[in-house]
Amino acid sequence: MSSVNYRREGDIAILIVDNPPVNALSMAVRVALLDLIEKTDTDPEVKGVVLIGAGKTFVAGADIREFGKKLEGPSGRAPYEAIEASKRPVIAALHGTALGGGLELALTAHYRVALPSTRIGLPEALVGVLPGAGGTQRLPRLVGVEIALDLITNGKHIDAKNALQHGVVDELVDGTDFDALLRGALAFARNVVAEKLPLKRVRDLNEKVTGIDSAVFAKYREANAKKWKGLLAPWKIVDCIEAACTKPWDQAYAFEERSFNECKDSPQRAALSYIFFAEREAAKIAGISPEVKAQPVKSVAIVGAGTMGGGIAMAFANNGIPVKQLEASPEALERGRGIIKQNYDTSVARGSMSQSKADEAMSRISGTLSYEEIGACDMVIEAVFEEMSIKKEVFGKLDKVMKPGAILATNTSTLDIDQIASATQRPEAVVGTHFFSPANVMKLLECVRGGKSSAQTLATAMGLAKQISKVAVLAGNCDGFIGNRILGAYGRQADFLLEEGATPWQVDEALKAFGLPMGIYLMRDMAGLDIGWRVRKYREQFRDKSLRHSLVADRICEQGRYGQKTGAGYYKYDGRNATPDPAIEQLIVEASRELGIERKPISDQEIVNRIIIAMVNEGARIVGEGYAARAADIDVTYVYGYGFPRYEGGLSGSG
Ligand code: 3H9
Repeated sequence: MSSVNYRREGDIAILIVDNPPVNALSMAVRVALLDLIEKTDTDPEVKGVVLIGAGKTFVAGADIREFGKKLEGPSGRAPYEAIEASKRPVIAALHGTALGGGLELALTAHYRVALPSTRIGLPEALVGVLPGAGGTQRLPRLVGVEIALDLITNGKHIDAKNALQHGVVDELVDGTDFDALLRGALAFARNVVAEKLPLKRVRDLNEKVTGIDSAVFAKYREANAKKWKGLLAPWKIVDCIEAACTKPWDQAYAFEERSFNECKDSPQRAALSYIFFAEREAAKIAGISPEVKAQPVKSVAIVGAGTMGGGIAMAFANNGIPVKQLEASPEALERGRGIIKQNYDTSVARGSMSQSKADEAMSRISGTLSYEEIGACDMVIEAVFEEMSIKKEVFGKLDKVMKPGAILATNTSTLDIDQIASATQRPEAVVGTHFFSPANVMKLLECVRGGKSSAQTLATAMGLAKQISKVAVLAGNCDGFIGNRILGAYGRQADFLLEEGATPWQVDEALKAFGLPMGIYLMRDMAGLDIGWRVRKYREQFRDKSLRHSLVADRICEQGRYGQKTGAGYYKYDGRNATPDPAIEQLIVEASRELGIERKPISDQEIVNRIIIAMVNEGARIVGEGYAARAADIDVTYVYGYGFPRYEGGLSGSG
């Protein structure tokens, strides 16, 4: 079967790209499209062509899996050029997602129609390339330079209504499915033929790319320099759009091709494409039948209205799911609601959320003091104090009130899920859902598989991630799961570096220069040092005394320095502003002396190497012990939970 099907309805030829699951423009599709365009061009009975995607979507882009491969056959651009040069009017019919090379294909057609639910965009930058088939040249000709810069460098999608307003789409077709779209596209094509409408070529529309001040590009680069640090594609996209405004078509189009190839052949592209597929792999649960489907969560209860509980509530409310927050006192509820309100106010003030969206989200969150009142929710997430006895008490109560089939989840970041589940009569319904702080912002949802968690419970917990716009990873029930266990190895190595000659600020700066959003000591100060201290005191009894052990963290806490909240930790603070503190350097030097370690200068490179290698080793242990199904899950955890640079491909790429 060909990957592009051909049929005729009267004098209109219909080309249906059929390459499931997303109709990606693979080599096979390119070959078939070229053949068929030649056929429609030379067949005297064909007067017009409709180009459409089979199933639920138009073409969602080039086939990313082909990027690293050497393939024999027509160039990536050949079908685009053939469509644009076609003697018959080509009408692209869009539904689902017309993305990347898919949208570029539509932009070479002479007209475009779409279902209202269609989303379009050029998200190539997110997988490390840029639109390589004229997207940086044609889109600005329709939407203008400023919008094109924003859409392409950020890989944003827009909806069909927006696309219509900007002239990216010529007409919306009423309906919701393939059949309605095809009917609408055929009617449109017949009209083009009957009215002898011209073959419109986007490349000939020069008005929006003429007379653009070069300062527009300079300003845009400057405004985004911090965000694009370490990245290749966004910079090159700006160069290409600038070329569209300053060079004749042929030169600018050739420049885009060279820039695309530079990105495609870079290690960064390989890393970003790897993360794209790793994220999708991570969502798959090893060892359960694909028949087990996630149940949609339509209502959720959160036990605990503290920082984590509030952030989790916002994550659900922002995605349209009603939330009941359960607390022990009206004051605690009120305090929690106040923090949520403040967070929404900040988002509105920053312009990242509209007032009406914030109000809508806030109205989805209600409070209660009664366990009975949350019993009908599809899922409950416990986010109370990190202590086993308290968690067990909560789960005992939840077991009594939650309806049969409800998911009982804990947001613990360290405790044993099986012990928590043992407080219930239904351990099969218990699972870990570890959110990362701030829970309404961080994309990772680390689900934790208890010894008795059922396949249905796991599928629903993992499926939940998509509902609340997060990325799921499944961890086994080991100490620290995936994320915090590796963070432990990272922290241990960093502490050893301090005792050997580094300072907290040197370590933090070196890690930031490497690409992490924040170094470990600033991060610890922000989270509060007392929590880790309490855990260390509890674990002292189990500690293997034959292994190296750093003194610094405890010494800092012994001085009552618990981080930002006490105005001093590894750094001293003026509000949120951290400055290096000579007293801490002194404390570290004394610890080195006490341990008999001779301090010496340590290079930034050594800091990064030792920390990354320690993390990679711990990750390998986790996979080896079966607590993660695959190495890719470790990478996804670090990219989405800890801000590890995507363009490094997670730990696998950096180690
Ligand atoms: C490009 O176009 C360059 C051009 O400019 C160059 C021209 C010369 N390739 O995400 P899902 C697979 S660069 C190969 O779970 P959803 C995916 O791995 C490309 N495979 O579904 C998964 O496989 P599996 C620009 C792809 O409904 C399955 O499809 N385009 C591709 O949540 C389902 O995916 C993009 O960057 C691909 N391009 O979301 C778009 N896309 O089932 C990237 C998907 O084995 N794609 N797969 O795990 C997406 O954003 C989402 O997949 C999409 C569907 C929104 C389309």
